[in-house]
Amino acid sequence: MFLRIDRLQVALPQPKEADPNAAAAVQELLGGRFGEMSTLMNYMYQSFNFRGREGLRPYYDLIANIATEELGHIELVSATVNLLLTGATQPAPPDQAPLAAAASLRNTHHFIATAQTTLVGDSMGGSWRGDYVFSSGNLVLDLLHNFFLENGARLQKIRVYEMTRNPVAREMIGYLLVRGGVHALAYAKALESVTGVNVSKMLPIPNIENAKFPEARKYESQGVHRVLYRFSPEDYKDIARIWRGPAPTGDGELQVVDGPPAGGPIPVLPEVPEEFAPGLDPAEIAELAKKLAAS
Ligand code: MN3
Repeated sequence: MFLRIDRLQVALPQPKEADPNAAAAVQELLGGRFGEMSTLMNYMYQSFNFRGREGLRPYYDLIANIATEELGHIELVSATVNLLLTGATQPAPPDQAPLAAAASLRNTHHFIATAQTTLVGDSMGGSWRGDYVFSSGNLVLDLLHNFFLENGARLQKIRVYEMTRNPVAREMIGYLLVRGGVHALAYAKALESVTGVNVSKMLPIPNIENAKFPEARKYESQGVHRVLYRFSPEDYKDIARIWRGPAPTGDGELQVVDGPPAGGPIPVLPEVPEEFAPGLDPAEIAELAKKLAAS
């Protein structure tokens, strides 16, 4: 089961203005084949379906624990999309066409279907799909798949970074490049411990260091690239049997941190009256608050 903390894994800057086409591009990192929905659901279902876990506890713990961190990643990318869409239109009566600007934007679904918030889909409007999940039951093959998935995700994060200078998008991507780097290395180390093959020699894929991205460099200087967070009060302690040894960056030891990162606040999304979201007028909201307090 899951506990939930009402915070983002990292603080995001407040955008100065809406950037809806950047939001459309960032959707790929949420609901594309290599997006956070895919890392989340791959590791989640592999953990549900894991056979023989008593003898293989560190590998089960690793996959289950990283799945939990990925829950926070879909939350972080969603917050980014939502911030980039905030302020894209202005309130006005329907006959003044307050959503007219949206007709020529990349993703009209953001404006028609979700009141200027995230979609569980990719940058071209395609839905995230269950068949993006690979859960073969073969431990080496599943770990190899996860290593591939993390590196595919890294390549696509970098390409989206190259598409936008938006500081909110870049902050999120910088953080997730560092966390994805941790996960790629963790799966490489898991594969090495099972097979003896030095998989981590392939890293980084593509061949560019995270330190080349200023937003990622900031997190590396805080040591975030050496840390595997243990997202449970009592469980998944055997991740430390895999996540140990010197960091490949040569600046210290890999370390398991008990508990989540301090993180940052979840941005408050303003009302969008021209979308009827949330669709209550201020008097109704005040009356509702009174009614709920009285009971
Ligand atoms: Mn992730």
